[in-house]
Amino acid sequence: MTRRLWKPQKTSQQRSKTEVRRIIFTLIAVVSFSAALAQWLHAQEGGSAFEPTLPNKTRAPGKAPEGMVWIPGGEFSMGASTNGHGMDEMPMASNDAGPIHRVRVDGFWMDATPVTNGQFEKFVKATGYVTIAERTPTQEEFPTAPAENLVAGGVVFAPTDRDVPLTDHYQWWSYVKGANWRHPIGPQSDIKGKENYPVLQIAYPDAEAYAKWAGKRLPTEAEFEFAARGGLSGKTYVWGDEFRPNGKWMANTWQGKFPVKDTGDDGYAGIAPVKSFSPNGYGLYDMAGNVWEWCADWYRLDYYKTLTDKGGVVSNPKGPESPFDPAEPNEKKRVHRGGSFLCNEQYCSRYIVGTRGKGEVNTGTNHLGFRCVKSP
Ligand SMILES: [Ca+2]
Ligand SMILES: [Cu+2]
Repeated sequence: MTRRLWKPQKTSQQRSKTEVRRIIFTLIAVVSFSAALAQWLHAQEGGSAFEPTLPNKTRAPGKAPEGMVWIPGGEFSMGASTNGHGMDEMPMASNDAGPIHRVRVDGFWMDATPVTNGQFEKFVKATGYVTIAERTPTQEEFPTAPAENLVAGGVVFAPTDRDVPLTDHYQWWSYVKGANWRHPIGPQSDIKGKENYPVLQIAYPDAEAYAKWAGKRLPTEAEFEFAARGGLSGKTYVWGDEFRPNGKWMANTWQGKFPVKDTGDDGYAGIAPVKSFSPNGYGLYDMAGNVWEWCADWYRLDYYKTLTDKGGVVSNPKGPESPFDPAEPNEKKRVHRGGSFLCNEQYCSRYIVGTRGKGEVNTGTNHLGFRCVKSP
């Protein structure tokens, strides 16, 4: 009985502990609410804030495989403020590169340059591989293609003989019979003496087959962008904020009236050999301009929004589970990155780091190549 009377009573000290705990819980609630609110407001304004890149401290695990450089990985702000202001302004860009969101990637090896004709030739010699552009497409694969287009070939750019509306890309792109990696702009063209040029007319399965043969893989879009930024954060270009620092051309792009005449002021009207321009902070060449490059991710216009809505830091994102481009809903597209020698400020300034491209998986063009990565 006496024990019952000893029913424990809270001492004043215990009571104050409870108080403190309540205050802490309230604080946590208020703080997380504010954070959520800030994030929501941030998302509403398009998430234009870049935060510093925090590279991993882990050193390169051993000697670099031939032709590859170590990318430390780390946490960074991914995407681009499209249709931004001043130097960030990007005409004719779709709004798929925002909101800016925080991503973490693990370290990896990356090819210092896009895969060259010489390298691709070795692969073909060793395996007898036949690229998609060299195979005759079937109606099954391309249900909407006109029958006359069911011939082996690839998509080729040709300048127009006069000004054309920039809303119709069929004015400068056409499907050319016999265009493939050995004949990038059609049967009359070849790659003689161009061993050091990026290989062109490569469809996604071709790039995948090469990567597998080389014991490598294709980069995720996040890996590509982390690598392209070269340790910088929130810069407009892979080298900084100025397009031509001290007047120096930093990437192979288009000058002059698009798509009529490329004046080649940067030294190249058309494609350039790899390593023609300075490397970025990680020692990677051609991460902007020259050729677009395949990434492993499926393309979805709203993917970054989906990630941003989830909140927090996304770890090693691998893209959405399925592709969807509202502009061409029946086409299965994967991400392209980097922009090409055709990019220009009048039409498509996607040499701006963080901006995205996309392409139907079985379609090669004469401004599209790839490079590989390898996990340690
Ligand atoms: Ca050029
Ligand atoms: Cu472009």
